[in-house]
Amino acid sequence: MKVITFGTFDVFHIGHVNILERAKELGDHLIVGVSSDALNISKKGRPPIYSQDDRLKIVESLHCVDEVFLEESLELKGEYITQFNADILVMGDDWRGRFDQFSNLCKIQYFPRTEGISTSEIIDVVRST
Ligand code: C2G
Repeated sequence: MKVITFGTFDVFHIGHVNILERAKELGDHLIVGVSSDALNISKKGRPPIYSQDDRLKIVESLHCVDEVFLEESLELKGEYITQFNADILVMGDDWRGRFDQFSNLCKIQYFPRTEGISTSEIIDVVRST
């Protein structure tokens, strides 16, 4: 079974590891779409802290990850699912319902987010110290 998931994975943290490990448990091949710097600017209004090349390299280095690619647009989910022949799309439940439209292409699974950690909180803590 091929599993696909997406994210920015900026200032990589334990919440990212947890969802990637849980995603991998659903199949035997995990593909990760890492949001491009341009997509991040359009989504969040600021560039990521780590460049897309560094974020791709960090995610690719994890033993639970088999394949990475650059996610250029939120609107291309269906094309990516088809291109990579994914059986399951995994996202954290902050995205619950947002990708149900692709349930004709593959199974959609939302996992609970890891509580108490986020990239924006880390950035705030670092800025204030
Ligand atoms: N996540 C989590 N627990 C956290 C933080 C993040 O489970 N404490 C999950 C998110 O739900 C997401 C993944 O980790 O499934 C990546 O999170 P982000 O890097 O914040 O990704 P995001 O900016 O939401 O981009 O096409 C979708 C986007 O690319 C997702």
